[in-house]
Amino acid sequence: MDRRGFNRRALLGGAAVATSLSLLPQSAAADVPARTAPAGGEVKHIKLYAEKLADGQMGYGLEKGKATIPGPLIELNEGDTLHIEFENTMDVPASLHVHGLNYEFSSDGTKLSRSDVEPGGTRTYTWRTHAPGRRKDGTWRSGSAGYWHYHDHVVGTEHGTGGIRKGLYGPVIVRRRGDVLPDRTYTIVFNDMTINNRQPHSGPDFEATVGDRVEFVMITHGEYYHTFHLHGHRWADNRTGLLTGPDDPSQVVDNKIVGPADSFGFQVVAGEGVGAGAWMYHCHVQSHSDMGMVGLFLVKKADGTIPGYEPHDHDPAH
Ligand SMILES: [Cu+2]
Repeated sequence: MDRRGFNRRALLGGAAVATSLSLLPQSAAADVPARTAPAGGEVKHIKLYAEKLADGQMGYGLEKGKATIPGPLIELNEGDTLHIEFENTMDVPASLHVHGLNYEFSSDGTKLSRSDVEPGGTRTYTWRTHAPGRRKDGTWRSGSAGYWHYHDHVVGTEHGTGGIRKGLYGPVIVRRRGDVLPDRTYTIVFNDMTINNRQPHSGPDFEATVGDRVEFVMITHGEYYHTFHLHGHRWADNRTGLLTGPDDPSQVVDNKIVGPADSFGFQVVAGEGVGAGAWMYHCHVQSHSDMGMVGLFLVKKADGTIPGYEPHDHDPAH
C-alpha cells in the first residue's frame, strides 16, 4: 500500500479527523436540494432510426448516421405519451419493442402483430405511461416508473436474436413525480460476454467528478447470467436505487445478479465517502471478468486528476 493509501485508511478510522479530509462531496449534490422530476402528462414526439454500423453491428439513433450502441436514452415522466417515428434504414426488416410501458398490440414491434418495419420503411410506435393508483376493485395498480429498455424483435429470428446480438437495444427511464434527478446518466449493457457490444477489456469507461450525482442504467441481454458489481459505491435494491429515509427496508447492495432482458438502475454520489478513483465495475462471475467484462467509473477530483491512477493501468496487457 502506498503512503497515500495508508494515510487515508488510517484517518478514516477516526471520524473526527476524517471530516477534515476532502472525501465528502463538494459539488452541488451536497450543498443544494436535489432536483426532482415534474408530473408527467405531456405528449412527446421523437424520430428514431435503425442503422447498420461500419463494423457490421447495428444501432438505434435519433439522427441519421448517428446510431450508437446502446441506443439513445429515452426519458419520460409518468403520464407522458411518446410517439416514435421509426425509420428502418437497413436492408433487413427491423422493429422496436419496449419493456415496462403501455402499448397497443400494433406497437408491439413483432412479426406476430405485423408491427415490424420493412427495409426503407417507417412506422409510428406509441408508448404510454401512467401514475400508480387505486383500481375500482380496490386493488393497487403500479405506475410505469422504472428503469426499462427497448430492443429489436425481428432481426435474425422472430425474437430479434440477431438484432439484439448486433446492438439494437437501448435504455428507457420513466420517472415518478418527485424522483431525484441525476447530473448524468450512463448505460451499461451486459450482452452475451460483452459490455455495450465492445471488445473485451475495452470498457466502456464513464467519467464523473467527486460529488456528481450519477445514474446508471444496467441492462442484460443475450445468453448468459451475470452479476453486476461496482467498486466503492452502493445502492438500494428498489425501484430508484435510492433509500427514501432511515426506515426504508430496501437492501443496500453493491452486487446484483442479472439475466437476459433484466434491467435496473440506481444513483450514486460519485466518490462519496471514498474519494476520487478509477473505480471498476464488472461482471463478478470470475471467468467473465477475466475474459474482459470490466470497465471503469473514473471519478476525478475537482482539478480533474485521479491520484494513484495511471490510464495504462487499464491496458488489456495487464
Ligand atoms: Cu458475467
